[in-house]
Amino acid sequence: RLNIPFEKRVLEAKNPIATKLFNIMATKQTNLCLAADLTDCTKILNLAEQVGPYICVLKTHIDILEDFHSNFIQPLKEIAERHNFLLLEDRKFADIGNTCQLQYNKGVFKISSWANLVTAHSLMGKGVLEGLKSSVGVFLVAQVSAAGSLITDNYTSSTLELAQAFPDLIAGVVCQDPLFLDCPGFIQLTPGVKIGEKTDSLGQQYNSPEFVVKNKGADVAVVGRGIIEANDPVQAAKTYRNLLWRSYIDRINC
Ligand code: UP6
Repeated sequence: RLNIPFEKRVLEAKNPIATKLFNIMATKQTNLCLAADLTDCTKILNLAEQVGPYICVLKTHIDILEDFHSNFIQPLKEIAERHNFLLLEDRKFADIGNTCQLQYNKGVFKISSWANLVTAHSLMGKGVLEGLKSSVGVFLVAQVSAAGSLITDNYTSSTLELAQAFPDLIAGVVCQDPLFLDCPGFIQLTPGVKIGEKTDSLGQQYNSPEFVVKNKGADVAVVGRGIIEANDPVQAAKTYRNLLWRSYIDRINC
């Protein structure tokens, strides 16, 4: 997987959103996912408009918005379409299948009506995935960036087995190491990426953009505070995009 270009890996993807994401990365030449962890709808829309050209995915935590209203979704979708990036709701579904299905389709957020991609924990087993089954792409969490996580190697390998049992639904895996090397159709999404810092005050652990792509197998790197808390978020997004893409090019050429 690591040395194969996205243009070839797309042919192995079984999930239609993974296909879209590979194509977006290859054509826009970006493997940057922005974690838009802002609590104000207008701020997210403004940021999405400004950094849209440099990202392949915009990741939301829709439940942290203090002024969420359903009018937020239409402009967000419009910006995503115009700048050709996908919307990933990082809900990390982790309940029984029926509850996940309700959380995905109902409530105020109606995630299924706008998110191209969602994240899910494997903890509860296949019911979660059966509950989500539709046209979405799921990133299954196999490892996390948090210090002191309770996830074991066994949990991680069982998560990969679960992912492989649902190839039509799984777009990829959230992880920190180059796993599933024999599944080039899956996309590795890696958070915990920041230039110049190793941790935050609450257990987050960071690596550099170059390190996660070249040494840790990241296909798409998630950057939140490295961009949104920068003095110039647009310039920061460009910098991350350039470093990440150059690292990917180096990786496939070595
Ligand atoms: N995230 C992680 N680590 C994981 C999984 N997800 O940090 O293992 C998510 C967080 C946040 C983003 O929920 O939205 O990625 C990272 O943000 P940061 O770059 O500001 O630390």
